[in-house]
Amino acid sequence: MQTELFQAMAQSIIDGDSDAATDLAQQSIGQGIDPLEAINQGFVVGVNQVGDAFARGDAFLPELVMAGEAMKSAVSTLEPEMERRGTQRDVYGTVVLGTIEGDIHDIGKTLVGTMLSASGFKVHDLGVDVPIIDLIEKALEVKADIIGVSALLTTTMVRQRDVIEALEDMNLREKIKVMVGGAPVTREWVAEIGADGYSEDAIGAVQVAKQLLGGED
Ligand code: B1M
Repeated sequence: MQTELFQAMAQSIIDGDSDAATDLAQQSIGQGIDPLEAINQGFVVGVNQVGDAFARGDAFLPELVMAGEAMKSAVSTLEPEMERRGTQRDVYGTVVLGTIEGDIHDIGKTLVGTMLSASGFKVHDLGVDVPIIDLIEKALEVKADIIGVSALLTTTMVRQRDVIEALEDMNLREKIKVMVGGAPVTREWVAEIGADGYSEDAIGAVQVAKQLLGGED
């Protein structure tokens, strides 16, 4: 039953059908399914297939765009339920989050922000295509503990290093932790640039953020 629903979710993304994706997301809430499970076992399976087809040259930009729109519809339908389920109310710390300059992929970054908020972090999500200086200025303004930098392209991932270097140049490196993520990011890359934390997914990002602030994991 759930398997069929997850398959239909994946198919709605492959079809780029936002209405179907929204409807299936609502159905899963009605059935009491964990929204993150719906995302990871349903919708993400579809978006990954479209991404793979795009990489092989079997799908083109319009399909990628429509899959992205359908994915956004599904995630925004599920977000209130994710926040509702976030039962911990302690404030762990403040995070300034953004997808780095040159990169407009926002679905994964937004999921990370939602999970952090739902888990008790104060999140300032600056959106996509965010200049490094904007991340740092906002972090200073709100006295952020962590800057979270998402990147989905190998060409923009390199700017995660630039954030760390800019903080060093401004003598802020000791004050603000840097957490990075995004599909092309690897542990080797994290070690190379000296980021403080990294996670493959949104749930892991919450655990890493808590660890960075010396809390539970
Ligand atoms: Co783009 N795109 N795209 N795209 N796109 C990829 C990333 C790509 C891998 C597709 C492919 O070729 N197979 C490829 C990158 C290749 C590379 O650099 N290695 C690619 C390309 C090439 C491009 C364009 C250049 C295409 C073009 O124009 N010719 C272009 C770039 C535009 C730009 O940014 N300047 C482009 C555009 C787009 C759309 C706008 C059409 C659309 C995005 C819509 C949107 O975001 N509103 C899009 C999409 C949808 C994708 C794929 C198919 C899906 C991305 C996604 O939303 N995944 C993607 C292929 C893929 O990843 N399978 C692809 C679902 C999401 C839940 O996962 O974002 O990985 P993800 O986030 C995860 C984790 O990574 C992690 O947690 C999240 C939740 O679990 N995470 C963090 C993310 N950020 C984190 C931060 C953290 C911690 C964890 O701490 C701070």
